[in-house]
Amino acid sequence: MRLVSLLPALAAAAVVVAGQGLTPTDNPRYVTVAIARPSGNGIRGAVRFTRLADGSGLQLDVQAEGLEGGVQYPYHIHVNPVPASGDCMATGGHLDPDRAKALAGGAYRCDPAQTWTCEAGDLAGIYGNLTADGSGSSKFKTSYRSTVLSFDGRVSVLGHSIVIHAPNNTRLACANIVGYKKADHKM
Ligand SMILES: [Cu+2]
Repeated sequence: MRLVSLLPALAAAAVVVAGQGLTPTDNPRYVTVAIARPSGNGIRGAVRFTRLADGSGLQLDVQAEGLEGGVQYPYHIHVNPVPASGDCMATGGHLDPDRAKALAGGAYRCDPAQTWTCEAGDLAGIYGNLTADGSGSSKFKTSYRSTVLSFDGRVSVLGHSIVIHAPNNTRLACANIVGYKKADHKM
């Protein structure tokens, strides 16, 4: 019987991301890093979440390329995963366990200085939009720390998705946030 109970674990361990040596896991206890790689409409992004050693939250490293110069692209954590069809519309609304949007009564405006006014998943609202660095570059890169987000409990990013929007809120690119067992230093 013990052998049978081990089989799912062995099957999961066999699924290793090519070239990265990372093992996906759904168990938050083992997750040290989680990555989403949204792509679509000529945009390729990566959002990496790393558990901070002091337990205060997550480090986020964000990259994107294929951005049009001077354009502001909002991006968020959306509640639902991306289905196999790849339809970004199926990811639903933003991760908002404290119902910041509902409490704002239709006048939602995220004030980064008062993060309780922001949906937990409103990364663009709290930390700024994706926007090309300028001087002809289509790339963007930033890093920041979140004391709100976690791999555990109600503010966990696991099982959710990242969506990159056009300025008119159209959904351009999306991907699931996948947790991994071992920290990786590549984006
Ligand atoms: Cu969004």
